[in-house]
Parts: sequence; C-alpha cells; structure tokens
Amino acid sequence: MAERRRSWAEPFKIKMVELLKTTTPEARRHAIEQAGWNTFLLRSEDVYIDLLTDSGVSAMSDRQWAGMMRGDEAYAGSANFYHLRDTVEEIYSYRHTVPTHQGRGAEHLVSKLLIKPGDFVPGNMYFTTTRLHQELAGGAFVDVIIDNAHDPADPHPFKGNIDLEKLEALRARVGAERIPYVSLATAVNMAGGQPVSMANLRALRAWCDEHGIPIVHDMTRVAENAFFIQQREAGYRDRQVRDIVHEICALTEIATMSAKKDALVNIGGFLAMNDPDLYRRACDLVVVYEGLHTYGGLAGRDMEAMAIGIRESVDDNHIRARVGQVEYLGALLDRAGVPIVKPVGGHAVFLDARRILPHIPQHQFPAQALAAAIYLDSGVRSMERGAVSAGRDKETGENYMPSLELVRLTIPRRVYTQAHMDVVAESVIEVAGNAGQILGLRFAYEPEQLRFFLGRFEPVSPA
Ligand code: PLI
Repeated sequence: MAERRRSWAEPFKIKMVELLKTTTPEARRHAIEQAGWNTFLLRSEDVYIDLLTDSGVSAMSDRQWAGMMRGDEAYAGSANFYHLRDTVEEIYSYRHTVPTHQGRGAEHLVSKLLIKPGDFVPGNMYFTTTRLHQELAGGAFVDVIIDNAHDPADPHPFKGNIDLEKLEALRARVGAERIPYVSLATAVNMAGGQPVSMANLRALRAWCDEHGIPIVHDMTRVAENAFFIQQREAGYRDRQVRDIVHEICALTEIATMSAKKDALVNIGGFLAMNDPDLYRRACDLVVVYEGLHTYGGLAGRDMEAMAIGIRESVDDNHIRARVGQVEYLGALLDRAGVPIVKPVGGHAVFLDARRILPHIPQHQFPAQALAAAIYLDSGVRSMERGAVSAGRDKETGENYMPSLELVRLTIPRRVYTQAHMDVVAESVIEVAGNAGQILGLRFAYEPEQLRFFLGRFEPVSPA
C-alpha cells in the first residue's frame, strides 16, 4: 500500500544557521522614517523576517556550495558555462544560452534585439523591469491577461492565462508585423504568482504559429507554474514537475530567466533561444553590456551553482514543500479573515490593501502604507505591489492606477521555517485588525523610473 502523507515537510535538514536580530518598536519607527516609509530603503540589519522578495535570497544546498569551489574562472570558455548550457538544454529545452548578470540583463538584450520603435508587445500582465526595457526599446506594452487576474477574490485556477481574444483584437488593430513577440510569463508575479495552463499555452502557440509571431517566455518561476499544472490541470496529476517544465519551455522559442528565483542562486540569469541566428546576434550584444558570451557578467562559480540549482528546482519534493509553505501562510491569513489574493500563488501571499485599508484612496498608496505598518508592528519586511510599482504612463505622465493594490509577503526558498510563518501571520492579523489607524502616504521624492525602488514618502495628515 502506498504511504499516506498527511502534510508536506521540508525535503532538507539544516546544516548552518544565520542568527536573526529582533528589533524594538522605537528602533523600527526610527528606521522606517529614515527609509522614507519605503521598505526597499531599510537596512537588512533592521529587519527581523525578510519577506521583501524571493529574488537572490534563497539558501543554496551543500551541492551548490561544493559547486562554487569548482568555479573555472577563465575569461573565455569556462567549463561552468558549458555545464550551464547543457543543463538549460536538458531541463528547459532551449539550445542556446547567453548568461547575464540577472534577469533584467536578459530583458535588456532581448528587447534591443527584437523590438523596433512603434511596436506593440502584448503580455500577461506587466512586470516592472520587463515593461521598462520594452519601452526603452521603443515598444508599448499591452496587457492581454484574462480579466479574472485583475480581481483578487476570483478563484480561477489559472489566472495567468492569456486572453486570446484580446491578443487577436490587438493584431487586427495594429497588424502582426508590429508585434515582435508575445511576452509570456509563467507564474505571473504581479497577478499574485498565478499560473498559466498548458491548454492556454498550446492555444497561444497555435495562434503565434498562424501569425508568425514568436513567444518570449519569462521563465523566472516556471517550476512553480509547472507544479500548479500538475495539481490543477486534467491529465497532469501523474506527470513529474520536471517533465511539465520541459513541456512548457518546448512550446516557446526564446526565454529570459532571473535565476535568482526558481533556480536557487543569489545572482545570475540568462537569455536562451533555439534560433542560431538570434543567438549569434545576442552574443554580439552581450559583449557590449554584460561580458563575453561565455560568462555574461557572472563568475564561473555562479554559473556552476546555477546549473546545480536548476536541477534541484524541478524536483517534485522541493517544489511541493516550497509552494506548500506559501500556501500554509496563505491559509493562516485566510482563516483569520485577512483579504488576500486567491488562489494563493507560488512565491508569495499577496494582501489586498484596498480591502484592508478602505479609508485610504489609491493615490495615497494604501499598499505602501500597509507594508510600512507591518514593518512597524513586527520587523517583518514586505513589498508594495500596487500604484507605486505601476508608475506613470510614459506618454501622458499620468499615474497608472492598477486594479490590484497589493502587499507582497514573498517567501525566500529554503530559508524560513513554519514557525516564522506563524509569527508573520500573527503580525499581519494584528495590523489588519487595527488598520483604521494607518495613514496614507505621498511622495517626498519620486524617481523617474522604477520609482518603487528608491522613492521616499511622508504620511498624509488626516483631513
Ligand atoms: O531581478 P532580476 O533582474 O534578476 O529579474 C527581473 C525579473 C524579471 N521577471 C520577473 C517575473 C521577475 O519577478 C523579476 C524580478 N523580480 C523581483 C526582483 C521580485 O522581487 O519579484
């Protein structure tokens, strides 16, 4: 008889620990004021549990650390590059790999290579750096995600899906020749870590083939997406995550990767593709912006850790525990009645700041205020994903006002325990219960681009 599993558990044991520092309420108030009410500007030593991001903050395995010692630090032709390239082809299917220092390095290259001024780039919800590189190359991003993704309470199992009618309407309006590619993200970050179904991806592939338009796959969290397909899509229950990852990638021909997420490394990324001519042009460009085509801004040891991390990331036991931990935190908050994005996504629990802070209008940045309030309560650091992150329309200068006004509690991989999740939930429940006291914010300093990183705020006095 098959062994019955009641619960998930971490598929690792802990070999080394990093001590955490607790903070006092007075010290936290001082720190958040110094940081201009922006959690990005806090010093990490002033943070207790750091859920700012899942990017570059994973714990590497003993195998990855051992791999670091096998770094071949040659300027050209490092053995670690070939290991990485072969791993990308085996696990993800892409034949050519150009390493980059991180995901946005790959986005920069692909945008420059494929977008002409006046082009339109449809995608399943924007991501901050992705859209910016598309715009800097002269393109205009067009959101073609299904409407369900814009409603935090909608329980659709694949809220990352592309609405093919929206895509077809764009083509009918501007013509296929002005659409250089479809920008497809798996486990859509800004929607709440929501997956794309294989059925949707196949339909997209057919549409793209019909119109001769390639797909650029933002595969930053593809393993998490594959896990949701395994759990939710008919016909995939008995398939391994590794196989599903391969199937997803094989339906696309170009990919950008921030290996700082799924692939379990602290730095690194790549641009991958099947077309040898595009590869040659990408090599010509990477030497200008990142480094030689066999290191792209990375040390040999970084590429080795990445190659090993990619393999670990598609293991069923790893991904079940990783997503299981996120779902555990989501269930604690949901049971306590805190409004969150549902279903819970792969990398984070997203709080619905609109519903938690109905007294703060969106132009006073409720999600930014909520992230600061959670920090003040407990030293837990989270991140705004709402109007501040959305920025301004490049043409009109108007603030974008996204339907999703969220705070992201992002879970690093293999770093925190279930007890940490309990502490986080207690703090969020407490803050949400006293939300009426929280004040809105206004910009004290607003950077021109990616303003959420370096922007500074001040509280708005109640009217
Ligand atoms: O931070 P980079 O440059 O390695 O990767 C940029 C990037 C691209 N695509 C997606 C979906 C991301 O989530 C992403 C980076 N995300 C960050 C930093 C995050 O905190 O979500």
